Amino acid sequence: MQTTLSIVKPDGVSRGLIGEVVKRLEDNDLRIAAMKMIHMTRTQAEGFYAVHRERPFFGSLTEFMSSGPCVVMVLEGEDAIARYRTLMGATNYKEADPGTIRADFATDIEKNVVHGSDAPETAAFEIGYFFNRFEIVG
Ligand code: 3AN
Repeated sequence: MQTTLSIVKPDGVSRGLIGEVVKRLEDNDLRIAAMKMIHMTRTQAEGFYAVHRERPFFGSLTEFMSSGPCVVMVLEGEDAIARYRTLMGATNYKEADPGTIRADFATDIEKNVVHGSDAPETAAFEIGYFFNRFEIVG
């Protein structure tokens, strides 16, 4: 069993895509072990994306991620990290496989509807960034 962090980003929330994302998770055996809505401050978004601090898109990314509410979830399942990333599709929606969340809904490389952890170490950091252990239902 593996856990991973999922975010429905501000574009996904404002466009009414929470249910669509949740449906795809449930249909694909990714159990939702925790879920809440948050609205990050700029500083909180900068902390979450600290690994990207040197990238040219850091300012724009953290501005966007703090521009409105997000839904953050802990997902659990066998090979959850890779399976959720497959469901999301490539970061650049133009390269995302047909039928993936990003191919179906993303409008921009930044406004790409969802986030998912990319490795066990980042999943541990990202889950701990938003949830304490009492909020994660076993
Ligand atoms: P992913 O979310 O697919 O794991 P990362 O972790 O490489 O992608 O990038 C984090 C976020 O930064 C992406 N979801 C996207 O919103 C944004 N991003 C990544 N690459 C670019 C880029 N070249 N231009 C603008 N935004 C980008």
